[in-house]
Amino acid sequence: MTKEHWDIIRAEFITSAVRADQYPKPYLPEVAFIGRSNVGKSSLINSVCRRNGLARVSSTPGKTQTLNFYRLDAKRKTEEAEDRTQFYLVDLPGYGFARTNQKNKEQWSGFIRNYLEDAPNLALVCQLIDIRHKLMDSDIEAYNWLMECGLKVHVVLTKADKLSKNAAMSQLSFFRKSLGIAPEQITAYSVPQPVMRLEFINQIMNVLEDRSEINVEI
Ligand SMILES: Nc1nc2c(ncn2[C@@H]2O[C@H](COP(=O)(O)OP(=O)(O)O)[C@@H](O)[C@H]2O)c(=O)[nH]1
Ligand SMILES: [Mg+2]
Repeated sequence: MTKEHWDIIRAEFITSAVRADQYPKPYLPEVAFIGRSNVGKSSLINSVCRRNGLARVSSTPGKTQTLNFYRLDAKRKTEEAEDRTQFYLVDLPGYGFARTNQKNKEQWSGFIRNYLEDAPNLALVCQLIDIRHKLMDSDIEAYNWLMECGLKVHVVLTKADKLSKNAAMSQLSFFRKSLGIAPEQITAYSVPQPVMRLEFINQIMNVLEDRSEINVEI
């Protein structure tokens, strides 16, 4: 990675929301994080922001019950100048126990659906999948639904340290082929050994930079 990479230099919890009128202003580009409960979403958010305790890590599934908006400041130094930009990272409740849990089911058919199906500022959805697992029905369903919504998806295989390097590589290629996605749309990430941190941040920033028109309405 060259000197000219983006890094996250500041992160702040802004608000929780379940309705559009509660979404924070000013509008900024958004990057949403979704995945099954316990996949390591909060841990990934803390690792990307280098702020332990920003998002709550929990061994009890289903703790996040709202859309949680964090404002991130990204910075990139080039020879001539310093670029800065802001975006919202949006943490969504976990899916995967919707079949058995009525409340989770209602959330996914209610405010989460409302958000994802009408999110003019949503530039990217990072879908987290545990690297040790096979593709589960709930992951496929969520992925297909995001595609139907016309959203851009980046897959993060979490807990990469739980597998050997070779096993992790083969899972990476399995998920990439199964979902039919490009190499730059998938990352294997380990929170204890975050060697992919800057690369992942820069993959997000590339998508934000490519997005030509951002719906800014203050
Ligand atoms: N070994 C390992 N454990 C992880 C990693 N990421 C998360 N965990 C653990 O997985 C559990 C669930 O994490 P959490 O971030 O709360 O998941 P969430 O429910 O998706 O937000 C916690 O016990 C974390 O410490 C990782 O990269 N490596
Ligand atoms: Mg969480």
